[in-house]
Amino acid sequence: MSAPAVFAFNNALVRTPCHAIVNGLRAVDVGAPSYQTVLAEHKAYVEALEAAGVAVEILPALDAYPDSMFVEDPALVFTEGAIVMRPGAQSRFGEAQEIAPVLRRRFSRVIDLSGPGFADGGDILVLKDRVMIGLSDRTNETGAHALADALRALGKNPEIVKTPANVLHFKSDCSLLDETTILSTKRLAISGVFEGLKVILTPEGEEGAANALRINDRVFLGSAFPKTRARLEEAGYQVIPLATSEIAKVDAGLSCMSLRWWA
Ligand code: CIR
Repeated sequence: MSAPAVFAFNNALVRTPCHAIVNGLRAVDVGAPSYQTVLAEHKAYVEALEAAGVAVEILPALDAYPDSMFVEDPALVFTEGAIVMRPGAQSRFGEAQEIAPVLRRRFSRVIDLSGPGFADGGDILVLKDRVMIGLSDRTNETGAHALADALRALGKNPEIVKTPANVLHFKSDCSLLDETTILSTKRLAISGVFEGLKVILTPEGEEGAANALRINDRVFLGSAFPKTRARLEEAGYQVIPLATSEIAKVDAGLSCMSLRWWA
C-alpha cells in the first residue's frame, strides 16, 4: 500500500483559546483581538477540520499562556512519532511541557528536543521528501541542528533554510498546496528555497494569505484574501475560506491552530 499523501490527515489536536489571548504576542500592536471573535474563528476552524474528515481532540484553555491556542509551535507530529519543541519566545516556553503528556498519550514515540537551542513548530514546513526548518527569531541555529537530529531519528530528511527578515515564522510566508506545489510570498520565494518545486505566489498586498493549510482534498485560506482565492481556484484547488481577522492581530494564521497527523 502506498504511503498517504503528505497533506493527508485524519487526526488533529487543537486548544481552546484562553481569555489571555487578548494579551498574545504581536510584532505590531493594532489593538487586542476580541475574545468572543477569536472563539468564533477557532470554532469555525475546528468544524472545517471535522468536515475535511479529521478527528479533532480539543485540549482545555491554558490561561497562564496567552498564545497557547497556537498548538503548532510547541510540538511537531508525524505518523512515526512526535517531537516536544523548545519555543523561542520566553512567554511560550512552558507550553511545551503542557502539551508533552498529551503527545505521550497519543504517540508511542515522543522525542524531547534537546537544549540549549530553541525551535518553534511554525518554522517547520513538511514536504514529501524533506522537512524544512526555517531559521527565525524563534528558531536559532542550535535549535535547528538539534531538531535536525530528532527528525533524522524519526526517519525524516531535514533541511535548514532561512526565514525572511521581520517575518515571524517560516510558515507565516508559505504553505504546502500539494506534494510539488508551494504557496509563497514573493519575498520568500525569491530566496530560492523552493527551487525544483512549483510555486504559486501570493498577490501583492495579500502576503498574509501564505499561511494557508492543505488538509486532504481542500485548502483552508484566510477569508480576507480574495485575489489569492481566485488564483488557487484557477489552479484547481478547492478553497475553504476561514475568518482570521482576530487571530491575525496576534500574528497568527491557519496552520498555527492545530497539530495534524495521519494515524
Ligand atoms: C506568537 O507570536 O507566538 C503568537 N502570537 C502567534 C503564533 C503563530 N504561530 C504560528 O505561526 N505557528
